Amino acid sequence: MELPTNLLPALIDGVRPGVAIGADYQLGSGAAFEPLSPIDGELTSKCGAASPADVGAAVAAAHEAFLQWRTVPAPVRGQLVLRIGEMARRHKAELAKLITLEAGKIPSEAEGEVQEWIDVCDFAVGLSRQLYGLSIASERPEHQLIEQWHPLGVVGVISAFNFPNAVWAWNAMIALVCGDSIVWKPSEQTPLISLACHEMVVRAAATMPEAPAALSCVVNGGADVGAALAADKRVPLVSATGSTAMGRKVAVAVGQRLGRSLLELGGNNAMIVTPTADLDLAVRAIVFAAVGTAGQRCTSLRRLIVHSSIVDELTTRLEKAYKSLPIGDPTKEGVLVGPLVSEASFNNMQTSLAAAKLQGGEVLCGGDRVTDAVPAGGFYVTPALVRMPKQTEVMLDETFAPLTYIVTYDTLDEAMAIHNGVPQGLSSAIFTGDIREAGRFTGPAGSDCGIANVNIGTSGAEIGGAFGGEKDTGGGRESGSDSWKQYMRRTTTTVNYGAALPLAQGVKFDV
Ligand code: UN1
Repeated sequence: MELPTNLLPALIDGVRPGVAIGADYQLGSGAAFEPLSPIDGELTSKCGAASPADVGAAVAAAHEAFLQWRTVPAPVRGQLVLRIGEMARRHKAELAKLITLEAGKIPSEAEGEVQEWIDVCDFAVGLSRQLYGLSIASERPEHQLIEQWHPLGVVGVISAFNFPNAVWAWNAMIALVCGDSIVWKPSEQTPLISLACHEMVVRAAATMPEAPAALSCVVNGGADVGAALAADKRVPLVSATGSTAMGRKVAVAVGQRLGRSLLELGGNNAMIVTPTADLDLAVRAIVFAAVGTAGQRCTSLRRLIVHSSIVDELTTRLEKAYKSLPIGDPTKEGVLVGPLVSEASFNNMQTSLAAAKLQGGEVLCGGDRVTDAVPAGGFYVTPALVRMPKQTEVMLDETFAPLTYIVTYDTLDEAMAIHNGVPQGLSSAIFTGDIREAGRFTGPAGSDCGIANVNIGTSGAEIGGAFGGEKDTGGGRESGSDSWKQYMRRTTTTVNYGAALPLAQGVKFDV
């Protein structure tokens, strides 16, 4: 694949920069790394890496940029994000190519991801005129009690391979209108798309004298880079997306120094399919949610909880759909299921399948490596459908692959107990024609997830809502709604415009 080099910073000694502080690209003094494309196992790039000292330097520069940026009026900050959005629009197809190369997504999904960036830019531009505080009734005469939202500081963003553009964008675009700067530690799998996204911000910032380039910094590298970012006291907010194990480490490091963390971690998303479900829609929703992105979304459907009266029909239809899926090189026309990200990922899927069998599961279809008519170095797999006797241990873990477990239920109480009986709480869905069941599922005693859908699948959320989940998913909410508040600090201000000094709570203290 031809690289869109026009979007990338120049090579330094034949290597992609490991550190970017605005337009200042450096090799970085960490150990360079060589990510492989999931498509064919070939090298995508040789990339430099940051050392913990490089992270410190990036944070220092981002902090300086923040000091300048925080006094720029928010609607003017919005103009920067408007320009960034124009860049993303203009280069959508080329950016998507990098996502396909590094994450193995089919072009439509890769472009959909860049579209999330564009959408969140639009959202953030509007938001830049709506960073509202409250005016609160004061108990004292001639006093004003108001709440204001001020810029917070440097925001650390740690992102995963599977959404290497959108997740950064949810954080970075909102943070920029909120008056913050960003230091981004992308996945080691996806340095090129990260550098291209950053370069778009640098170019947009160069068109605005108010915007220092170091508002955007990138520190490439492994876990030590993320750890240095999480530990840095000058970073008041760390937003991390990835595994629950990674999130726990970040939460401890950030919590230790009483910083804020915003965590979007693993999901173990389920759908309840009830007797009144429209099965035509359900089948389509299940297939996209379970096997789209080769099952490598945080929101991918992993567990199907199906009423026993319809399980046979639904299973037959799903088996047929799973077996007919075009699997292969994502750059080939018509392919819907691309590769797993790595051999390790394939092995994890095999381990889960073996555990499922030991726990009484019957593999109805899939789970095999595809080697015919696909690039030899990639790990392609047939999506697996596994009928389980009940929700067993293996179903409590997230396996990042196209692996769908089916269990049955007879009463909605039973279905809800199975649904909520896992450690994670990201996305969920019910297919039903019964308004009472839908109400129950989305109500306070229903799904315990951050996302609860009716008659659509678990994946593919729009950016306008707050995105994230509960329990082991980490509790954070990113992107739309009022997620912006996390990127700002709240000041409560009381103004006395009278000539007396009444104390709150009626306290007397005359001197
Ligand atoms: C993720 O998998 O980390 O809702 C994010 C979705 C996408 C985002 C997924 N909009 O599936």
